Amino acid sequence: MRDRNAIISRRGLLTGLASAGGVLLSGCTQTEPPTYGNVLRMGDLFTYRAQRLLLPARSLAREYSRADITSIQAIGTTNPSDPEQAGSQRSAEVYDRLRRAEFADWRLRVEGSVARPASFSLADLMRLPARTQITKHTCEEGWSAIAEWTGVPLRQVLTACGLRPSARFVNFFTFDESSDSIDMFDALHPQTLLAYGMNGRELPIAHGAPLRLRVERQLGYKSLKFLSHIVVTDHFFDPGKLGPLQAGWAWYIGI
Ligand SMILES: Nc1nc2c(c(=O)[nH]1)N[C@H]1C(S)=C(S)[C@@H](COP(=O)(O)O)O[C@H]1N2
Ligand SMILES: [Mo]
Repeated sequence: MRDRNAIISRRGLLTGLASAGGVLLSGCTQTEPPTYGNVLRMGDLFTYRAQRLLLPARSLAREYSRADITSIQAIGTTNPSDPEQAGSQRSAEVYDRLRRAEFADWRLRVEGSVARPASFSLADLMRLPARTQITKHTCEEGWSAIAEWTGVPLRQVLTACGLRPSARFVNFFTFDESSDSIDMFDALHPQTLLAYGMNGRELPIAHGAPLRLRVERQLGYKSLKFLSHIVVTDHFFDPGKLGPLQAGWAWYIGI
């Protein structure tokens, strides 16, 4: 039985890879990230499928102790209300208003392929079961740092909203106008957090206040800061220039 599964899976993997270009050409609904015909991106798809086949379903990223915590620099956008860093003037103003009110008016909208779309205040999120984890953040630029993150596991929020069985991807949108997505494997992973706390304090602005994503099994750029809303989709959604793919970054960058 095991062998039979292995053979079927491997064939699925190979035919799947061969059809990746076909999906692009036919323009039919995407179930995986597009490669834009880039050979390296086709390799990403292979890595993604191989990791999903081979890794035990719930393999956890290593967790550390308080003594291991290091200093962590803030990278990329550190303040979305700064006109120099903002996605647009409008998003800078929106974020600035929320920040001045200490995020009392901020809500996380969760919509798409869920039975009960909802808006969560920070207090709402803090009422859900929380998780604290000390993990290593690894940036694609070649540095890493260990920090403690506190938040609500994404799966708790998705469950509260009644995730539909057809749901395959969770898409995130931020106040600095970027967007990225993860698959259900990462979305339901016990260490995937919507973090509102860092090193025992509230999440600083520079590190993504009021809420950031932590995806511990992928490189740092998947852990989006400054979350504004979440959309669950049944198919892969390409956010165009807001996302990593068009800039040449891998959609899946497992570690
Ligand atoms: N919204 C948003 N999220 C982001 C970024 C960003 O510029 N904007 N930078 C990413 C990158 S490349 C890294 S390494 C981490 C940095 O997180 P830190 O500032 O808390 O160290 O955030 C990621 N999430
Ligand atoms: Mo990064």
